[in-house]
Amino acid sequence: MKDNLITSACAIEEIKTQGYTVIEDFLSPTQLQAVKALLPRINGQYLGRNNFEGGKTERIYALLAYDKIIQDVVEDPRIMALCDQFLEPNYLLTTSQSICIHPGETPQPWHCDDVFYSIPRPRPMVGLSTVVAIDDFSEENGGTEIIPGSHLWSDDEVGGDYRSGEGERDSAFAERMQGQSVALEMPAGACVVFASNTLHRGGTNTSAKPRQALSNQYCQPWARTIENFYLSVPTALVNEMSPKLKSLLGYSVHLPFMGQVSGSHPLKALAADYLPPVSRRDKK
Ligand SMILES: O=C(O)CCC(=O)C(=O)O
Repeated sequence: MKDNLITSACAIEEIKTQGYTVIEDFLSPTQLQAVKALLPRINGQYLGRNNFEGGKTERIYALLAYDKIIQDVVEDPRIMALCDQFLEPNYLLTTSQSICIHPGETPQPWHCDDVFYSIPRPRPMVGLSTVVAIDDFSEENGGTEIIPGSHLWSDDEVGGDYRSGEGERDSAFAERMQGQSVALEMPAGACVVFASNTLHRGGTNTSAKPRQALSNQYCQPWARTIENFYLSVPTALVNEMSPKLKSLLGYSVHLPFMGQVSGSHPLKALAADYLPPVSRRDKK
């Protein structure tokens, strides 16, 4: 317990100062094996549709809906402790995805995960992101690249066209970022946790093998989520989840009444016999 507290204190400090921290032994060997067992699903049918997603990168969204093991990773107590520290109560899961970077993939554009929120920088993070290595990450196989301290940069300091998501047309921008970046070399099972305003990208895969990862990202309870889990995760499945997961998926109220459903708590809408008031009126 004491070790956990020290680890957590170090992690909080590193996120505050450099924008990220690495939890080396994040997945247990059993969890890593269980996640790997899901991977045969990834066989060329999920390739990206733009430069951001990556033409040689496969992503499966709403990943937590596929297996309980991912649900456990989403609500890992160490990640929840960091979310408790940096986000407001009732924070949300904003995306849950696997990211498989195949050989030959070029680098992703530099970006931060809360770029969608048009609040001028410098500003507090709107979310907290994780990337969990399922294969060992190296500079050669496209391990995540990150720019330490960039979470504190202003819009002017960031510069470039990082909001476009379509890649660096400005070579001076690309060179400046490259000069300050760190390629995360971390073993399978390790997890990088970063402030969502930290600049980062998936790297180039010059190796002969795919680089597998999964990324769960969290955001403030008042921010629109990247994924619409109300539609992608069937309510029957949500009903089997823990109270914390339900809350992370948006079956929660951010006080005083954000997220309410026709004036009621959204958990009520998970009942098998729930009918929205408007439909009840039609039934009369
Ligand atoms: O795959 C990675 O290492 C990072 C991917 C990423 O940053 C993203 O897709 O938002």
